[in-house]
Amino acid sequence: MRVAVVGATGEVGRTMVRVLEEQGVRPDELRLFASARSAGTSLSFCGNSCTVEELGTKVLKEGFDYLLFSAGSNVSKQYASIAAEAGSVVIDNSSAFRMTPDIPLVVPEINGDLLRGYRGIVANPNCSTIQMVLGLYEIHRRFGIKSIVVSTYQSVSGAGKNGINELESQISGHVEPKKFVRQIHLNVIPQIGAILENGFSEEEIKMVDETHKILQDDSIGIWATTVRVPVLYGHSETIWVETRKPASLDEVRKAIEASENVELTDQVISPLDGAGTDLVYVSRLRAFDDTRFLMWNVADNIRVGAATNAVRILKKHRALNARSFE
Ligand code: A2P
Ligand code: 11C
Repeated sequence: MRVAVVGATGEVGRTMVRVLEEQGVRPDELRLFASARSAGTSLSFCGNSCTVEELGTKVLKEGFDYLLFSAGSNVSKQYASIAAEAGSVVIDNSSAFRMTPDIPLVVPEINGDLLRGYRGIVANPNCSTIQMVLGLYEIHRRFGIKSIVVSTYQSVSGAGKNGINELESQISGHVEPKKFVRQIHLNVIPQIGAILENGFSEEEIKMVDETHKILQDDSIGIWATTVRVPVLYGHSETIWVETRKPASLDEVRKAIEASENVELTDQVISPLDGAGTDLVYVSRLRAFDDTRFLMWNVADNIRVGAATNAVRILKKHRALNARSFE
């Protein structure tokens, strides 16, 4: 099996390499790509040192079994189709292809069956969408979701290594905002991505559109407010959900408990508690009445919201299509 990571020196790319190792994926060949800036850097995989190479079209035309892309939308738009045309399964963490109708947008625990017999580009959803749908899917399956109101508290690592650098620089001295629209140190910023004509931000619209596509139900009303907070790793969300069928608090509790890779807890869970893990934590579950519920949802955005979901897609694809690799 030949696997490559594009954007291997970035926050998500480095974590993809680590998660491949942790999840027991053992390719015969692992290649790491980034821009010319970091060609020659070494990363470790299963005790071996792996040298980062500059990305180019020639190597992509050789074809890989799996290519994990996390180098931003422009790189994906330029290179992902070339790799897919060469027969590779491209698992793309950018927003470039998520809403393209024929491209599956996959959270394996929910719609991994879309990978059966599929080759080409597979889109990895946005981090804030993944943790929300993982926490809500079983409620949707059992009772049907009518509407969601969500507010997010998103860490700076969501903006990549430059986002982390900006917070750390502002902690150690005065640095003008560049990556974020205001100073992030000792502050919160109610804007992630550009504000669109309808008043919503790009991040808010991603949560709406991607949730509709993953749950295959455009009738769910979804209203999001996405906010950047001075946290390094871990996104948090307050979620208000309204079900179509009535449910008791205990039934909702059981639905969340039955959700794969989700842990329901009575403990207070902060982003620091969730960081470095592969679980979505749901806590502070409350009922307003028998159709309306409130909860707090925390997950490591770089792992659950990006790298781990990509590796879970790879593993699910391989499990469903084992014969095509014989
Ligand atoms: P590099 O380290 O060489 O800049 P992050 O999201 O954390 O900012 O990381 C972005 C990742 O995408 C990095 O690995 C970065 O590599 C990579 N990258 C950025 N531009 C390109 C490009 N034109 N070709 C290949 N990789 C790129
Ligand atoms: C953030 N959710 O926290 C964003 C990052 O569409 O993949 C991911 C952007 C994307 O800033």
